[in-house]
Amino acid sequence: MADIYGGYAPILHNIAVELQNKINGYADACMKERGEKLFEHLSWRLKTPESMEDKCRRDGLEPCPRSALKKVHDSIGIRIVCLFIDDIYRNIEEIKKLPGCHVVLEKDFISAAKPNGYRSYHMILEAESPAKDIDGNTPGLYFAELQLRTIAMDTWAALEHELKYKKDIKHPELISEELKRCAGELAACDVSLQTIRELIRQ
Ligand code: 0O2
Repeated sequence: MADIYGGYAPILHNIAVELQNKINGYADACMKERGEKLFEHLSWRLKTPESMEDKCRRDGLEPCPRSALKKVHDSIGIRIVCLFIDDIYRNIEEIKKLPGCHVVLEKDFISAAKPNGYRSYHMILEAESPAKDIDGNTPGLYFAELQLRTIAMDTWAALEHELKYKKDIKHPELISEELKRCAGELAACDVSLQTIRELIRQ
């Protein structure tokens, strides 16, 4: 039986690789021209069919290929982890110039962190593919979610994600408060590191 991606998973895979190549392309050019590293690392994943089905149900959508491809926008997830906060904004500028894709939504959880302390910059891209999409468009239009963060933000998100799935936590409110405090401390470190970088550059 076909999964929730209805045979479109290989196309999603190709689009993710293509986006990764485009992003590496501008970063390599920047390294060559100015000797500057725009990000520390990039990773990507396709949401598993099971996780996509869960998400559709949670969002009140029919768990079918149309929902997975057109209504949910993070079947492709790309994460760019940067050394410094200002690198995030330099990457955002470059991403907005990428050929064959355009930004349809931006969420700045850096300027305004989520109430639990989560920080990251999210962009939803609509990427063109030579492969027809489920609506019959050529080029096909496919969504991808990009997350841009510093190493500190990424560390916090990974730890919080790990802890969230521990079911039998004692004192959950205290844990949430502590996590939020840690997020604030890491954010302060990011600002200090940015300042140190600027001092060194002067
Ligand atoms: P995974 O495994 O990373 O794909 P929703 O996706 O329904 O929760 P929305 O509005 O579609 O909400 O997306 P939003 O709020 O922009 O965030 C989506 C993704 O950001 C999540 O994807 C996480 O990767 C990350 N994220 C958002 N909030 C948090 C948070 O509080 N803690 C951590 N650790 N990550 C967060 P998925 O699908 O949940 O997970």
